[in-house]
Amino acid sequence: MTVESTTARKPRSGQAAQSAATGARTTRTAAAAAPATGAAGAANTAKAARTAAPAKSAKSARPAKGAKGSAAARGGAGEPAGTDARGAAQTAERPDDELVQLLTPEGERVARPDYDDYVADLTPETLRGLYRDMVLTRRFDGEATQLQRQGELGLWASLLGQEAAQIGSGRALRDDDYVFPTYREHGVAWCRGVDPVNLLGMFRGVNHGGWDPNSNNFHLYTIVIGSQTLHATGYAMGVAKDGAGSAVVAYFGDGASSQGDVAEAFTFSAVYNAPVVFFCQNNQWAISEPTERQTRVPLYQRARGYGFPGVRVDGNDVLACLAVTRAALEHSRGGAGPMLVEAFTYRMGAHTTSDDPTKYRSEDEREAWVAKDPILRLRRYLEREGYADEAFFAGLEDESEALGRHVRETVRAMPDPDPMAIFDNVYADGSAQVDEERKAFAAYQASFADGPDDPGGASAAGAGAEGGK
Ligand SMILES: Cc1ncc(C[n+]2csc(CCOP(=O)(O)OP(=O)(O)O)c2C)c(N)n1
Ligand SMILES: [Mg+2]
Repeated sequence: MTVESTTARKPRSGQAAQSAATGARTTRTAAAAAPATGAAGAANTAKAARTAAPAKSAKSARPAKGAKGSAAARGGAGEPAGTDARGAAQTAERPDDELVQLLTPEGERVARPDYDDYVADLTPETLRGLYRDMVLTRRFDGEATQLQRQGELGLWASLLGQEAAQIGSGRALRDDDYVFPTYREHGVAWCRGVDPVNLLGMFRGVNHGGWDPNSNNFHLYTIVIGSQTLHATGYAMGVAKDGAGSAVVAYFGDGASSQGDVAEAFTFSAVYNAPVVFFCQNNQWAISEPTERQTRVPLYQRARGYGFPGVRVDGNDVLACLAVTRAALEHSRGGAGPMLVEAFTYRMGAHTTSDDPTKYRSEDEREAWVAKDPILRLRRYLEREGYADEAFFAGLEDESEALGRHVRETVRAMPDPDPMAIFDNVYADGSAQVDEERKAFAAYQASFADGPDDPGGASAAGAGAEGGK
């Protein structure tokens, strides 16, 4: 994660390869619809729905016996217009046809008959809740970036710009679902109830994770790109064998989609009908590599080749992300196998605090995405509909300040670990090799104890550990 390219490249001109084909369309039966209990659903539509391309069933995505006929289950990815650059260019004028969007950047509600029911239960209160989640996540994230700048963290991977993708999908989860994140899923962690301060331990170098994955069904952050999709697939196969009736979500990025692990996870999950939703945040960049270096077709269309459905959602639209993830989870929980969601979004900040994006992308590009800011979009909707007043926004500002203070103070007070603790929790039943390494490290630590540079200093503490015997 720390290897950042500093080679200046000409900023790319567009996303031709990304708009290559007619998108996946899903249909929805009344039977699968969530109950409409709130005012925030289809009633507030400002625009007619776009003409939907006819849904094609993905032949090979065979629902298991007893599978529910969910919207997603029948939403096969559309026929690719072409898998080469020529095909991509031919359809470049219709880039948005394939994007599921419920809120425009101006905060207008757009009708999507195939997905409206999935957010029909939202009330003004739950909508304000989504807004609060995004604001507080952004505040926490900004605070972490500043803490790195002050030397309190070694590194930070910001989620700036991806709040809607993470909060929308995170709030679609049930408690019994299980999540395998990358290293940028701070918003999903928030939704799972992981204390945000605990996310910082690894980046401060005081632990290897900082939370118990079983407490919140939220696995530890994974840095090895794409590997968690395999972990998620195996876990989902277990969930299915247990008959648990829950689903698993694997988060990964556009760059990770090129990894062999992801290809294997797609194959295995498909042939074993595993209840796993692959949630790809296409934030347009893999460090300094643009998405067009990863694929010749829109990423969600990859699913078709493996025999399961894929859909592309506006990743800066929290309502659409919630709706699409709910539909995908319904599909997978119902026994119809995996589903791929591509959240089309943008990494507004640097890859990590050790990266300088001005070396490889243009300011114009960033500004174009700032105009599609996910938080501003929901705020506009809340204001347009009269769902939130000034007192709400002012109260949230106070809450945000308090969170920032809490994060700063708690991180600075994090104790340094005992150096020998690095050998704890490696193997449940111990390991001869780890014992050997513990012993060697203890001896190394002890060698400093009486040295001229460290007369009886802190490192002597490690020498007292049992491995030093
Ligand atoms: C297996 C592996 N290869 C390379 C890296 C170095 N690396 C860290 S982040 C990254 C880019 C990942 O891009 P993407 O999947 O789009 O996720 P994003 O960072 O944009 O969220 C790379 C190549 C790594 N951590 N693991
Ligand atoms: Mg990326």
